[in-house]
Amino acid sequence: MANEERFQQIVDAEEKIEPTDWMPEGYRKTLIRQIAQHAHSEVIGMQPEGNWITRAPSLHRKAILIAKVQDEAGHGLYLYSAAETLGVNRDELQELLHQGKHKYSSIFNYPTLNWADIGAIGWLVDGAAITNQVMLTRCSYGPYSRAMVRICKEESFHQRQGYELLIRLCQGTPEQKAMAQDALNRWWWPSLMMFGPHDSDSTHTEQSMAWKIKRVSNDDLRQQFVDMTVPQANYLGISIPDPDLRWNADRGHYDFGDIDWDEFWRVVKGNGPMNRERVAHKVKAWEDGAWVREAATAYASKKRARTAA
Ligand code: BYC
Repeated sequence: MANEERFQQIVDAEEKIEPTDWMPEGYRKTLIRQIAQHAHSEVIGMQPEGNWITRAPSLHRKAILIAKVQDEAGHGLYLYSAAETLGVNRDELQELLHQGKHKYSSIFNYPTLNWADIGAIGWLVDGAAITNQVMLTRCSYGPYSRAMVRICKEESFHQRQGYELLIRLCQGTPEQKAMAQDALNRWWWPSLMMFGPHDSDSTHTEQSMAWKIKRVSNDDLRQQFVDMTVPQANYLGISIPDPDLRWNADRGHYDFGDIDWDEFWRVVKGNGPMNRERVAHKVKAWEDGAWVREAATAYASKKRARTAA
């Protein structure tokens, strides 16, 4: 049986492809692209929240936020490791991100302006992330699917802490509730954009679904997210900034308004509100950390030399 045919049989049988198995070059490239983008998103995603660690309103909130931001770094590590099993080097991937040749999620190019934004990120951004990532636990590539199991468990804690933060604000003073509303107004549409372009404009969906890298399409996931989130906004008593949002009994889903795709592509192409700052900060952190990498390498070679002696 030809390699290609055998590969597709394994995929169709819902078995996992492992690093030493034969795989089509396009499958390997698609996985490197998606996993690297995902890893970069986790690491760049530390910035908008990290920005609030020193300003968290209590010790309790600060401890939660530090734990969450550390989790994102851990997700980056699991994912870079998964990408390395496909034959790329982690430093190479960093370089591509720093040169603007690799993408990361559009959502992290928006600023965090007030404390309620930390709640909105947990509720909406992590909520959208889980909606997208649960399907990735069933991805055909073993190392990616296994990394996603752990990541999803942690994302679920992240989502809950954000929602709980907003419940507290919405049950607080009118000013606190207004902060929550303001955060929802700014984060709603960018959260819907996280799922990517409409299926009709998605270049990779069809092939990625045939390879069972993606298991559900961008539009179907976006709909799932809207259906899940509207009752949660109702419970908070704040309104989603979409005049076209209404329940459609025939479809059994919420209808919602048009996404501003010009804004989406502007942000994806590097011209969103915070793109330049995010990448510049990342490059500076990489450069500032050079001495740590050098020290670790020197220590490892000293240890190797001692073992060999
Ligand atoms: N932002 O053919 P399509 C997190 C690009 S981290 C930027 O549909 P695909 C968290 C796409 O790459 C969340 N670019 O692509 C962390 C492609 O361009 P290229 C990140 C986007 O890959 C910290 C083009 O548009 N999650 O949750 O089939 C704190 C056409 O799109 C975006 C993941 O990365 C976007 N939103 O589907 C809190 C999950 N959307 O590459 C939370 C894994 C699309 O051809 N990734 N593009 O130049 C995926 O599931 C898929 O890659 C996507 C896109 C659904 C995102």
